[in-house]
Amino acid sequence: MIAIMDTPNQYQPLTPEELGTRLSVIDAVADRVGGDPSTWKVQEVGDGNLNLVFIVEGPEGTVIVKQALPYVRLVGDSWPLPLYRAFFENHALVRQAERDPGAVPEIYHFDEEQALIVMEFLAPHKILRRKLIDGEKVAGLGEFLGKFCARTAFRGSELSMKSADKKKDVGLFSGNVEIPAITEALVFTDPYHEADMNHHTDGLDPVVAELRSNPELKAKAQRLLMKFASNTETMVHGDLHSGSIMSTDTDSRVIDPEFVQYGPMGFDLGMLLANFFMAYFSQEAHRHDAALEDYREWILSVVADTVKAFDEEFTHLWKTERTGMLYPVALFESQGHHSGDACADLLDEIWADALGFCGIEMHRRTLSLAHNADFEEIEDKDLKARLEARNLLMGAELVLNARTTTSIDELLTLARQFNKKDII
Ligand code: SR1
Ligand code: MG
Repeated sequence: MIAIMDTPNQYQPLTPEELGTRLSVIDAVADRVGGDPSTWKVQEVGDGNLNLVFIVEGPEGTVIVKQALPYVRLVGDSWPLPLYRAFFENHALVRQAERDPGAVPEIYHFDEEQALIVMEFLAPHKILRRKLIDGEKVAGLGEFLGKFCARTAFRGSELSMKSADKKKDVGLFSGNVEIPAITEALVFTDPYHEADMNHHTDGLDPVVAELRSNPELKAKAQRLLMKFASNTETMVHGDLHSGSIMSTDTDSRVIDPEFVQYGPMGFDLGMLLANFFMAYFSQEAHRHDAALEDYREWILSVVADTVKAFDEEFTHLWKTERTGMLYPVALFESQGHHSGDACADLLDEIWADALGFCGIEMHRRTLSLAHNADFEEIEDKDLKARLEARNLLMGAELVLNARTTTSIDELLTLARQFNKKDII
């Protein structure tokens, strides 16, 4: 239900027609966009599942205005969703900018009542998922993403933060209840039973039945859900898929952290890898011949670069920024004891968690409510089902046997093997 504006700043969703009048009173907008607000070019471009997103262009510059809607846009006002998610997104962007400077768009203005964030317009960036479907390469992508995941994981944890600050932050973000509830249901649970909002491609039924009749798979997924819901190791982005990354051919940024929460260190990494694997498995529908093989291998090289950069950056921060109460220098180096093995053990645990989360994300994007364009844009439904089946079974392998895939080379070999399988 949309509120009617009867007090000065009561929430009211923006329209392109009113945006100039309503936002021209905000200096951060008026100064950047410039000129007469009635001449501003305003386009609503939101193609995500939840929010309004406007590009506002004037003689001096362009800004992005993102406003939360009081319901899930993908479904409609039958599914209400609190506006306060914009408050948490704003806090997340502030922390990510501190923890990995330059990795996220700059915020110019936040209005809590209007659930509205005015931020940097990234140009000529495109949503990474579109680039992956269009076969465009991005230089330095894996290194950027691996470092982002490592820096936010490490610097948002008690390896680095003062415990009092971290615990206060856990308290703050624990107010973001409904958004994690979406992930808890849509990502971790719905794929594994016939939930109301689920849908999948015709032809996948035998594979779906196989997954849903496997109690071990369901138990592993629920164990990962338990970690996701109760392990507050670090502040996670919470929805780090290729639609939450914008890139040019040489530069990338991470956007859209409204699913922020404190959670396991491997969560963002795992979600991210899943989205690269789904891009990989869907390529056969998007290009052919030499370009197909070349681009598929490029995607796998991004996966390898991401994992390598994550491990290297995390290890570097371990050596140089261990200022929190966990694994204190006083307990190791000051006693003449190396802590390298402890770091390696922790990275092994993060890796195993990440592979489990990766498998679950591969499942939910094919079986639950919110699918992705990589597969959804495939018109030939038989081909779509064949490619999704490979994705589903590799996902199951990862959830079931996360601890047996111990290296990046093994992971990439697994992807190449599943990509050759004729399952249906
Ligand atoms: C009802 S929201 C569905 C999905 O959209 C968001 O981008 C998240 O991925 C969420 O799971
Ligand atoms: Mg999003």
